[in-house]
Amino acid sequence: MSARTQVAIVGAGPAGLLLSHLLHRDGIESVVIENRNRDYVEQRVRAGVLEQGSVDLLNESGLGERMRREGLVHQGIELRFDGFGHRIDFPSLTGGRSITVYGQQEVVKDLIATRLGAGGVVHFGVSDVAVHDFHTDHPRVTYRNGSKSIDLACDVIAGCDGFHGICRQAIPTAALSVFERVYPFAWLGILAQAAPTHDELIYAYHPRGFALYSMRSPEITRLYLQVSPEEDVAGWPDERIWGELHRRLETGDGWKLLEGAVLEKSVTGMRSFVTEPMQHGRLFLAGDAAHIVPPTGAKGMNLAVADVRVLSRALRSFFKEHRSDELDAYSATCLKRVWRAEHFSWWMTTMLHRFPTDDAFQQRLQLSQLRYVTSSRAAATSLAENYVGLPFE
Ligand code: FAS
Ligand code: PHB
Repeated sequence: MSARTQVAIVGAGPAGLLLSHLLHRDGIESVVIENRNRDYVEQRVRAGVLEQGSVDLLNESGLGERMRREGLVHQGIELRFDGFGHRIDFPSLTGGRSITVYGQQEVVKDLIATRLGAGGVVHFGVSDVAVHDFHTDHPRVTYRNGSKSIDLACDVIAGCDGFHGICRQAIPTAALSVFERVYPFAWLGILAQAAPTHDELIYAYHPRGFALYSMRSPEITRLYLQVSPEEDVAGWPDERIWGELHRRLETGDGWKLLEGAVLEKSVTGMRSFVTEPMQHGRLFLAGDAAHIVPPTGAKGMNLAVADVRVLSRALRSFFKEHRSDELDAYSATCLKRVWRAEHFSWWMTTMLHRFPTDDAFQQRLQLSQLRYVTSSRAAATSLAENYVGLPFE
């Protein structure tokens, strides 16, 4: 069965769904093709922090109503080391910018509801997705939707299918440069039915390894532990996880972590990864399809938002003004922000995690850096402006 649209979007994560929404606002047609079912996509627990720019974009594009109601606006984070906490204040260091804690799955639910409510076309549970002829002006996407084989003709393909998707893989390897760093640890993350006992996120540097204290609502905490990269979550019964979290997070001033039922448990590997360029002919990569950051800087989902902000504007110029200059510059425009976020995420990761090859010298360097960042306004400003997100260009 043949079909046609202007933009074929592979992947219904934050990148693909937001792109479809922004294009719709400009009167540009798209079809979103997703190989998982809707429930899976909406229940997948991932990121938690929205940068100021992401919050502003969601509000400006009519997606912010539930986020404003249920999201938690945070004016700072705490770095914890030597048994004590040190707060980094965002507004005073960044001219009033802050972050909002609002789970990625909530953003995805809002995007799906908005797209479908506006008559958007999102095909869930498709299979055998493949991209074709994107080196010509007549690219195509083929896929199976139930019993039907679809051949979708389009003008542009947006590869928003994440790190393990097929779009980046379809680009000839000779046309791409890949930059990668794989870290010698992973994060074990849990979602717990336990009221937060701290108002803001806590990043803890500890001799036993890094720990992160986050939350999703006044009833749900989100917690992470640095573990070895081969760690099997089956080897971490709840008691073991809570015991390690208590040891790494608790301080000399008596602050206590509240335990609760563990609702979700998973291990996520840590890597830095960038593909250059992020485009090939009429195929444009956005979000995790093009780059990955270790989640220590809370940048993954925010970079996906930034990419599709650039791509949607370039596509508006292409379809409405018949200009391709912004599309031609898409990759170069995105990569400036991508590499800034890659560096910040690498910097936070190397400052806060214990590397198996670390010696006492390295550990003293880390502690010195932590003491500097929490005592120097200049150093704290650098962390704060990167964490809340640099203004979009
Ligand atoms: P996504 O991976 O979200 O979406 C891609 C979509 O494409 C998926 O729905 C997938 O099912 C679909 N797809 C894949 N192959 C396909 C195919 N062949 N055909 C059709 N569809 C296909 N970031 C943070 O900032 N903080 C965190 O704590 C954090 N935790 C994470 C935990 C995990 C386990 C993972 C994998 C990532 C985490 N991230 C985190 C990063 C994450 O939030 C990403 O940055 C974000 O999901 C990027 O969004 P997308 O680019 O839309 O990619
Ligand atoms: C989260 O709440 O899931 C979260 C917060 C900050 C991070 C990573 C994950 O750096």
